[in-house]
Amino acid sequence: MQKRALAIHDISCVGRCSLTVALPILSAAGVNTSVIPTALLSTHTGEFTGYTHLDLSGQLLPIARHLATLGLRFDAFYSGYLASAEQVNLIAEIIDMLCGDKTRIFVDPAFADHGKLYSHMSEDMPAQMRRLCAKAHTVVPNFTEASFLLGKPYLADGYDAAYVQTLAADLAALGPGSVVITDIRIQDGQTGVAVYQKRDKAFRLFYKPRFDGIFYGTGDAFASFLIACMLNGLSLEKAAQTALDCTHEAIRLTLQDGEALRYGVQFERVLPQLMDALK
Ligand code: PXL
Repeated sequence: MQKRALAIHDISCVGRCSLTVALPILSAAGVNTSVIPTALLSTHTGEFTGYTHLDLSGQLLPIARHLATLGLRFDAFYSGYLASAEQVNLIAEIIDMLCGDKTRIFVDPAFADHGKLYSHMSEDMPAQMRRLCAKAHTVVPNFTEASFLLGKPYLADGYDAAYVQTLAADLAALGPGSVVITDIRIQDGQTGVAVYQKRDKAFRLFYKPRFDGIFYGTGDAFASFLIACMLNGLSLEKAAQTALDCTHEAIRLTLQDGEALRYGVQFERVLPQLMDALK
C-alpha cells in the first residue's frame, strides 16, 4: 500500500523551505503527503526583511479534529518549523489525536542554526521543543539545535566524535530511538552527519565536502530526503547517507547556477537522483 505522511510545517511562499520542500520531496518518493500548516509567511525569516507572518495556531486543532473523523492511518508524522513555542502543546495534542501504534514520528526541531535561534523564535523554544522531541521516534536536529535542546552552549569547533556521540545519546535519553544530527564540524573542510540508534548504541558519522555559506532550507531538505528514504524501506544509516548526498548535490547545483542563496537550494534538480536511489 502507498505510504501516507502528515507534514506539519510553515508555508513560506518564497525561499524553498518547510512545506514547499517537504511536499515535493515526499511526493517524488511516492509518499501521499497531507499537510497542516503552522504559519503562513511571504518568505522565510533569514536574509529577507519585510516578510509577512500569520500564526495559524487557531487552525491547528480544528483541522486535526476534522482529519480525525476521516479515520486515516498515517505511516509517518513529520513536524518542522513552528510559529511559536506555545504551538508545541498543540502539536503534541495532534500526535495523540492522529498517530497510531504504526505511525513513525519524526521531529525536526527547526528553531536555530549556526549557533543562533532563528528570528522570531522565543528563548523558551528549546525547552518546549525538547518535550516534542520526547514524543518522537526519530529526531533530526542540526548541531546548534542538538546543543540548545540539551541546554549546552553551541561549540563552533574544537569538539570530537565522542562529544557528538554523547550529545546523540543524551537526546535519545529524552525519548527517541534514533537521532540524526547534521552540520557536524569535526574534520576540516567536511560536513558531517551523525546517526545514533539507542537500541544497540550504534553510532556512525558520514561526511561530505563542506561548501562555505548559509544555505536556507537545507535542514528541511535533508530531513525530507531522510524520511522519504525511510518510508521506502531504507535503513536509517542508508537513508542518512542518501539524504546527505542529495542535499550536497542540491547545494552544488545551486552554487554552479549562481542563483541568490536566499532563495534556497535547487533541490528540484536532485529529485531524479533521489528516485534512482530508491529503485
Ligand atoms: O528552514 C527552516 C525555516 C523554516 N521556516 C521559516 C524559516 C526557517 C529558517 O530560517 O525562517 C519561516
